Amino acid sequence: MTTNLPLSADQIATLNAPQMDALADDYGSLGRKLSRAGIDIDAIKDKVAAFSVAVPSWGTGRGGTRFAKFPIAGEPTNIHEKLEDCAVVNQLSTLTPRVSPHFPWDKVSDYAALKQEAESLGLGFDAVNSNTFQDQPGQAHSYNTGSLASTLEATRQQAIEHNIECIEIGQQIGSTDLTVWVGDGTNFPGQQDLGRSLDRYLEAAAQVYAALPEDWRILLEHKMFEPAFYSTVISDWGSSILAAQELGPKAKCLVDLGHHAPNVNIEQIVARLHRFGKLGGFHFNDSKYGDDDLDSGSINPHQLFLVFNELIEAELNPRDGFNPAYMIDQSHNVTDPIESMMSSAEAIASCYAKAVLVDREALNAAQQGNDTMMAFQALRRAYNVDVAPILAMVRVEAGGAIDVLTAYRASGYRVRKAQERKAVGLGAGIV
Ligand code: PSV
Ligand code: MN
Repeated sequence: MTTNLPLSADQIATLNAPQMDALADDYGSLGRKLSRAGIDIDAIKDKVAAFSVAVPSWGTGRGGTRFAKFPIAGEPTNIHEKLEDCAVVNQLSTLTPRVSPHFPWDKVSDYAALKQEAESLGLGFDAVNSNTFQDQPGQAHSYNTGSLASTLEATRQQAIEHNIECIEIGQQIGSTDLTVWVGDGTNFPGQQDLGRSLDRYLEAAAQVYAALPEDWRILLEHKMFEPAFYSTVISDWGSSILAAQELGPKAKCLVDLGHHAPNVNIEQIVARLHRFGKLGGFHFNDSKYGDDDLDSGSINPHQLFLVFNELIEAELNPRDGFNPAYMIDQSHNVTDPIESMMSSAEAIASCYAKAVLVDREALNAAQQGNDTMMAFQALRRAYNVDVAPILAMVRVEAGGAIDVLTAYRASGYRVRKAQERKAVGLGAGIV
């Protein structure tokens, strides 16, 4: 296979060179500290090296809000350019080898060629996402009445067919998951019957489910509000798990960290979904007020750590093929999206590493003995460890950068793209 990586491996190695001694020193020092607690740093490093999170193709563009979007020079305008940017993220951070595409945004005429193109950039594809929350030019039926839950039969049918088309595309590019988030819902009490809307959704989703190949899953993504502000059809994890249970074993729930009511205990939702074998995937981001789509770990890294703590528990006590699809889903409104995705991947992997560090024996013993303070301290000890040297060592060993942001800026990649790529228009952003 020919490789077509956007950055030069030599350049990354040259940038790393002056920092190698300091890294070895920091890694050695952390290794000695961890070994006093009976932890082998290399074993933790190996676990982190095996960890990965997918990036969303749409995350490579400046997001924007419903008020405005402020593009940056060199932003990608098609899936080919998006893949190239994702390759940069992966080359430097070495944690993001898969891209999650969204259709029809990422439509092309030749998917076999797209798969090859991704491979030549060191990338594969993750879950495919359908889009029935927006009308496309020339579309026969508007989604202004909803999609899978619309009262209009022809509209529901169109949404079903679109989802099936996404599965067909996914098969060509090597995906095995279809993520379905619908914007269906209401803005007024009485606008729709809350029970019958769900019936229509379930009936339509069952037709999509029936089209899933043997080894595929459908991931149901719930969201409490937006674009509908009074009710949404799959509003919360309760609706999501009930729908997944009704659809069948290939239906799982996807948790987007921004899609909950404020202050909801998301780590407990993770534990609950896992308990019933229905935890299928994650969209990582952070929020302050609602579905803010802020960068992962930028507001509440402790919550991210607690979520990973539950995920590690789940991994150690698997139920029904525990295999969650991890993905970033953020809206980069004020940063260079490549920088945000690299910084987020680091925040996510850092919380994962801290969760791996938790002394589970001590935690379980304290829990069993009702020693609240020591149970809490078992978590706190792990959370307080600065795992940066482990992450940096993982990256170096995989050909990535010690300091991802400095290396990215030194590469001049965005400046080059600003000269090569056509400018993005203004306008409102994505949901
Ligand atoms: C909806 O807010 C969402 O989280 C879904 O995952 C969409 O597919 C994505 O954002 C992009 O708009
Ligand atoms: Mn999402």
